[in-house]
Amino acid sequence: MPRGSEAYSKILRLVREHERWFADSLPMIASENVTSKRVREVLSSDLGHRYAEGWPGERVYAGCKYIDEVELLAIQMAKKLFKAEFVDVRPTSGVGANLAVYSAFTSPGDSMLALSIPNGGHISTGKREFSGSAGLVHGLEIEYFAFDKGEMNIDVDETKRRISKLHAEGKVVKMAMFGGSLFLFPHPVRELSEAVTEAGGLVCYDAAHVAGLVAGGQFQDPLREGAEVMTFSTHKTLFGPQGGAIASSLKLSEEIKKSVFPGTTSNHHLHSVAGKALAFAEFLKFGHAYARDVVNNAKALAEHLSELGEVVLGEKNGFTRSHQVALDVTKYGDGGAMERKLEEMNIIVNRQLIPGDLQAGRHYTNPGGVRLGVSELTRLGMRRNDMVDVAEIIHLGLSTERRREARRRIHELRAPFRTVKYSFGSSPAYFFR
Ligand code: DSN
Repeated sequence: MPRGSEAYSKILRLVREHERWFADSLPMIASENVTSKRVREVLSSDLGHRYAEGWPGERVYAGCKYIDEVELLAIQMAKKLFKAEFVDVRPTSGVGANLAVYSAFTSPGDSMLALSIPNGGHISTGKREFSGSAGLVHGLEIEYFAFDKGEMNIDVDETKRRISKLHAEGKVVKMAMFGGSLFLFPHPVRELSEAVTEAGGLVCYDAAHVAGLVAGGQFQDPLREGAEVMTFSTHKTLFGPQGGAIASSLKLSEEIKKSVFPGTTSNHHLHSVAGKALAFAEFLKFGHAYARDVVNNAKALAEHLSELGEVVLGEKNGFTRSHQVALDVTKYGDGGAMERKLEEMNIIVNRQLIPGDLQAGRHYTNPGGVRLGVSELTRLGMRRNDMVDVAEIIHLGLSTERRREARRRIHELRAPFRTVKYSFGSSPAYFFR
C-alpha cells in the first residue's frame, strides 16, 4: 500500500485518467448520464457538509434556512415536471426510494408483483433468494408479472389470470411495481391497474430509468394511467446527480414522508438536493427536446444495428421506445465476454440478462445480452446521423478483433462532443484537473 501522500496523488491521477478515458470512449451504460458543470459545482459546495433531517421548515438541525429554500424549489419543480401533487426529493438512491415505498404501504410477508430480472426487473424489486432488496430487506414475497418475449413487455391477460389465482389462494397482492432496468416499451399500467386495485394492491411504478422520458412527454405518464406512486432516480434520463425521489398523490404523502425520514434515511444529501434542483430547472427548459432526441437516437441506433445483422430485441414493436437498445449476442459468445471485449475498445456497455437466459443455463456473469443506452451520448450532442457511426463501431467491436480501428474511430467521432448540451451556458463535460 502507498504512503498517505502517495495515495493522495495517485487517487487524483486515477480520477484524471478516468475522465480522459471517458472523454475518448462511447459511454453507453443505460443507467448513466453526464451532468452540467453547474450541477457538478453545487455537488462540491458547503451543502455537502451539513445536516438537515426532516422536512423543510421542520428540520432537526439549525442552519437550514437556505437549504430549505433550495429543497422547496426542487420539490416545486419536480411536481411541475411530473404533474404530481406531492414529491419527496430526499431519497439518496432509487433503491432507497423503493424501500421507503415498501415500508410505507406493505408489511413483511405481503406479496408484490414485479418483473423477474431476465425480463427486465431490478434488484430492488427482487426476491430474497436473489438478495433483492424487496425480499431481503423488507421481507416481501415476490410474484412475477407474466412476460411476453416477442412483445418484450408484460403479458396483460396472463398477468390478470395470475392475480386472480393468487387472490383465490388467499394471497393478497399488496403492491404491483411496474417499471424496470431493461425497459424498452411502456408498461401496460392502464390495462392492469384495475385488476391490481380490485385485488387490494397499490399500483406503483419504478421510473428509475425512464423518468426523463416521462417528464419529457416521450414515454408514458404513469400517474395518469393508474399508478398512485412513482419512484425514480434523478440521473439516468434526468440531468441530476445520482439520487432518488418519490412522486404521488397528496393523500399518500404523509406515509411517504415518514417512511423516508426517519424510516429509511437519517440525513439526506443536501448537496445532492441542490444538484437535483438545478437539474430539474434544466429539464423544465430543455427536457422535451432532450427526451425526443434520446428516443430518436435509440431508434436510429437499433435500426442500424439490425441492418448490420445484429440481433436486436423488440423488433416486432420497432426495437425501442426508450433510451435503451437490447442485443442478443449469443452468436458471438456471451454478454460478459462481449462487455469485456467492447471495453477494451473504449465502448462502455453492460452485460444483460435477457428473457430465456435462465432456461438456457445462462446467468448474471455470462448472460445472453448486452444493453446499450443513448442518454449520455445524446446529452453530449449526438444526433440520429451520429448513430450510424455508433452502430458501425459497435458492430465492428462485436464481430471483429479490430480493436485499434474501433478506438481510432471513437477518438474521431468523440472529438466534437466534449460539452454538455441541453443546459444553461457553456458546460465542459470533462474539467477535473
Ligand atoms: N442497476 C442499474 C441499472 O439498471 O443499470 C440501476 O440501478
